Amino acid sequence: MARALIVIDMQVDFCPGGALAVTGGDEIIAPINALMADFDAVVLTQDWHPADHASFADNHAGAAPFTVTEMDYGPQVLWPRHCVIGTGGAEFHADLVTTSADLVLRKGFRAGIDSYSSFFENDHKTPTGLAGYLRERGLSDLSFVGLAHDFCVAWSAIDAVKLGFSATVIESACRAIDLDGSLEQARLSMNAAGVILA
Ligand code: VGL
Ligand code: ZN
Repeated sequence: MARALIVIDMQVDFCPGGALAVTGGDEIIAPINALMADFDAVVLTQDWHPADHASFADNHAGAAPFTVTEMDYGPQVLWPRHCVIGTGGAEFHADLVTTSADLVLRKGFRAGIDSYSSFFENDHKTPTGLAGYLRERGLSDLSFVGLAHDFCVAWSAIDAVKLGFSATVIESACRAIDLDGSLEQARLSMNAAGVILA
């Protein structure tokens, strides 16, 4: 069973000093780099939003960041503007080893819909293409690390199990936004889905 390391959104804007900084986000870079050699393949994901993206609070008149709005596909947290296509904030953190990556998968590039999961956009229906890539390469045993533990990592790992992959989250190499208990909720959801929390 071939194993892939899926490194979620290790970008400038999610690290300390960035637009949507995750506390301690930079602490996991060295451990992630060290893990890469243990896998048959490494995939990096990159949050990649157009300037008019619907997940940005400042694209909704009067809306504050970190509040929730209702989109046609369901509830959506409104975030500070982050990971805008072509900006420095969207780049990978300079210390992340990107040379070992077989694939860089971008997500969230459609203005009207967010994509936390690296498999489906937030309607839970529109595929990113990652499942097909992994299946064609026979990569069935997936380990997830990166940012943010309670959003993009959790949603990706849960979708992986739903799609028939084995999914482990290496928690020591993740950091969370932890918005109103979202980390605890994400752990419960991951456990219920059959994700292995290592
Ligand atoms: C993420 C919020 C908005 C993440 C991305 O990578 O977890 N969170 N966009
Ligand atoms: Zn985003």
